[in-house]
Amino acid sequence: MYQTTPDTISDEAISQFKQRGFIKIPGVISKEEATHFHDAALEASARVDQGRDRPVFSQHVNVWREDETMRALTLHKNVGGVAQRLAGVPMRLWHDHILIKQPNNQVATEFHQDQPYWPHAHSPNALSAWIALCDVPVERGCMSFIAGSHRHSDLTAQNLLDGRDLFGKCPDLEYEERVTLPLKAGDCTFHHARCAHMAVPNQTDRPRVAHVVIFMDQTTTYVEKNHVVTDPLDLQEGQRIEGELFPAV
Ligand SMILES: O=C(O)CCC(=O)C(=O)O
Repeated sequence: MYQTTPDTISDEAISQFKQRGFIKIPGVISKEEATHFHDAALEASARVDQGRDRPVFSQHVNVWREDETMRALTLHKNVGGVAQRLAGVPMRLWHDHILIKQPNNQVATEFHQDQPYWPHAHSPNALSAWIALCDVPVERGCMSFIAGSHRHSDLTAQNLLDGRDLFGKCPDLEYEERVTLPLKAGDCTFHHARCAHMAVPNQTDRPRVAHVVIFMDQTTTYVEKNHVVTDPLDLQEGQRIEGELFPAV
């Protein structure tokens, strides 16, 4: 049923992911599922986003806790299974978010790494699955990645509204290969949490709808830092991040 599964993903794809920090995996969910989840994502996002101005994208975190339909995508066995094969170690859910770039938004999500934003230690293999719920050609706001940038594990958080911030912090990355990956509905890119990535503006008349499911190592521990997911939890520094909010794959 799926073009790529944990059993059919090739060793070459896994080693490419390890070397470059990202990979495109076609058909991780079916076209029919993509259409079904596309409509559910738009509905869920409209419920929480009423009247808010969102210049870069509309972001709705941990939607799986509130929406039964989207929960099925966040906990989708094929998505989690492929992510775990790429990571090569036992993983658990960190959080999900729906990311919608509104039609003709004209604003890029600038180059950044994800992990510096997270209150994590002991999670060297964390990665995101960016699932296209509609066709995402370049003009609709697809993602680009900098090959090998995941090896830079010491950079502080970069401003995703400032296209120069990453390169100011790490000038070498300006000369590394950049890869732009348009996706068809149901395709997915996986990127390591330290792989620098960006998304171009949506210049089309339709929203760009993506659902992102983020996985972390089962060994991940808490580091004191503000984050919308962990702020309400009263975690202690060094404590494992686990429990029903963070189900194992
Ligand atoms: O979809 C976007 O515009 C950016 C996505 C992103 O930064 C991410 O998934 O980490």
